[in-house]
Amino acid sequence: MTTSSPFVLLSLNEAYTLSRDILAQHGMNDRHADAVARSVVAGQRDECHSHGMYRLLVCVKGLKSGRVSGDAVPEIFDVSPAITRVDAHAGFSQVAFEAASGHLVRKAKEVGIAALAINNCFHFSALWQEVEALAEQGVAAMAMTPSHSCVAPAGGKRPLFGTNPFAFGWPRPGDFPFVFDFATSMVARGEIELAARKQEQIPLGWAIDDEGQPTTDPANGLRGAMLTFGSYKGSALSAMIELLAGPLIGDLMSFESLALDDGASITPHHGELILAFSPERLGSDRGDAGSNFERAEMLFDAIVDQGARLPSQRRFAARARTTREGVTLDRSLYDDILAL
Ligand code: NDP
Ligand code: PYC
Repeated sequence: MTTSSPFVLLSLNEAYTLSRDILAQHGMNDRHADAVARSVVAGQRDECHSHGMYRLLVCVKGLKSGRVSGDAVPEIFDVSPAITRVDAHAGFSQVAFEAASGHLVRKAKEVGIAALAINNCFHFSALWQEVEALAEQGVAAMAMTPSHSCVAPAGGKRPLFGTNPFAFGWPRPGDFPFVFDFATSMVARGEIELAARKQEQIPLGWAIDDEGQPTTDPANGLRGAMLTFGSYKGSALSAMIELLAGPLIGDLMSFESLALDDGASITPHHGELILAFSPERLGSDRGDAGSNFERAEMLFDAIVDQGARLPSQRRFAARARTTREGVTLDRSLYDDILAL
């Protein structure tokens, strides 16, 4: 670890051990502390700072509140040949996902398409972690979850939607999967929180203040409302996520999750929907045109041939670098984490 700059450099092992120990110290059992530590370190490793070790601060707040369970045992329900439900029993989503994802993959490969509903979880993680893990097992996957109301619908001025991320993964045999994962707001709320910590301005278009006026001040944006990406298009997608990962699976929407939070300002408590598709089951090879995987590669080649990049390329490059060289944290964040 170096100490002479505004950044702190940690090896991946040091980052994991620090994260796990802090979570364990605040009451998580080994299973929970390991799953959540791997998740935040993966975010830091891939330089997704809004969902990296910064999240330890909110995790600990949740554990201290007594509402987040650090030892819940996820309960799995085999609802139908295509549907699995897992009750996280108020634990973090990562543990429930890890408990039930094998059922999802098996069912997708048997039936062609399968769904996993995670209920009653505290959710803060980046969704690429899940769709990437599923794509590595040979299935295409989509994941979505609400959060806490903080985003205005297009044409409105008051928080209603969560930042509602949507992620997709496609398997690429012999390569990293094709993965994208983004909030349906202009950015994750975590990005604005990090800007506020660093006292940096945010771009116009990310948020409005509590009077509905455009703002570049992160504190005003956090008090006011964030904006959806793509105007009414992102707004409709965000509403879809509220519905599919809320009422469809019998769980809470963002405004209900915020009401449940009741001012505690901890991680949102609701559900998540994950869908998996088997390319082998749903499609068939098209003779000389190639297998469904080969034909997907034609699309990826055509994207990069234009000089465009694939989503997750930056992340995979960051992963290769930080795995060699270690992860960096702002010293002020590192100090706040140590203070936990
Ligand atoms: P970004 O706006 O940074 O967009 C991320 C996605 O777009 C990534 O897949 C990224 O790939 C890709 N991308 C970015 N630039 C380009 C480009 N020029 N060409 C091609 N692809 C590009 O992310 P958000 O701020 O919207 O979300 C960040 C994270 O926050 C997500 O992981 C999300 O799951 C998480 N989140 C979680 C929530 C929760 O409730 N659990 C709520 C909201 C967000 P790359 O990474 O390689 O740059
Ligand atoms: O960054 O928008 C966000 C977020 C909400 C819940 C977890 N992350």
